[in-house]
Amino acid sequence: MIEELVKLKPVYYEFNLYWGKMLKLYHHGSSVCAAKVRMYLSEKKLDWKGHYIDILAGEQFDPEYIKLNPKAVVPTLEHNGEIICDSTIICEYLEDTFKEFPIRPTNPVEHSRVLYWTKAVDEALHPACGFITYLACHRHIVSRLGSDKVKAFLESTPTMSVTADWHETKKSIVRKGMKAKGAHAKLRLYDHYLKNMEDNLEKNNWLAGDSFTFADIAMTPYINRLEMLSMSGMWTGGRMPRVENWFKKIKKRPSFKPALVDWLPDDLAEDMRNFGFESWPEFAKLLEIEI
Ligand SMILES: N[C@@H](CCC(=O)N[C@@H](CS)C(=O)NCC(=O)O)C(=O)O
Repeated sequence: MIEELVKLKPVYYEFNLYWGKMLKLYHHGSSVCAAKVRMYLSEKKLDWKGHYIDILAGEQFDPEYIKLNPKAVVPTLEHNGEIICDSTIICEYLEDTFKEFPIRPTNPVEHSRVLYWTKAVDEALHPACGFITYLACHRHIVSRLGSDKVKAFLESTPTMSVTADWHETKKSIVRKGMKAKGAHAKLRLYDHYLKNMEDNLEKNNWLAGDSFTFADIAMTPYINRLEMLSMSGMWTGGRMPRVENWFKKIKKRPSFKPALVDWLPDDLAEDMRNFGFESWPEFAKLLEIEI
């Protein structure tokens, strides 16, 4: 009997260690920020459990969730009783906490390039992506809630949310569609970062140097988003061949499917493809892309 218990002891300890360390991610299938964290988790080969928040049905406005994430956005990470918000901060936390399978470059120059990309994403590209996604697709999905629920949905969005003015911006896109102020500028900004990638990939195999880093993880959901919206014409057809090649390499990584594809419900994937496809001619015209 004692021998049996001695044999079981390591299993018991491992079990406790496992649950004590368990990572819980509040996330959504189409969210670019959540996909970034899922890809980071997958690259670091970390186990996690998910709590799905449907941000197109307004589940992010549940007062219990807002206690965790006051901006009412996904993702949120829960680990060892601590709550961590903001996707870039979550990834940095994972890197600092779990030393195995390091992603952060030790070379300071390469690390500075990683910071350039994560900063660009957080400050500029993500707000542009939120705008473009709502304009091309999500406004149509949200409109299906019916006028009363749409009103409540828009009113529930905190002022400080995806961006510092997301409450008004989201309202304006849902109400005015393509006439919402700022669409052209946001699309050009998105395109600017694609061109920036194309230039950087001339010197290096990956965005920060010769190795795959957080810079590549940070950009992956934003390129994938355009593809989900049937807008890969922004880099294909010879427009940005290095971005095209980079994305092919990204798709071959084992982390791509579980992080970027598997969590996206089929009906949402179809809506994004179809609504995006309908918007593409107008967007292509703004960018002077011939189709
Ligand atoms: N800075 C945050 C931004 C998170 C964010 O904007 N999340 C979006 C999805 S990608 C969201 O939850 N939107 C909810 C809404 O639009 O109401 C991060 O990096 O995590």
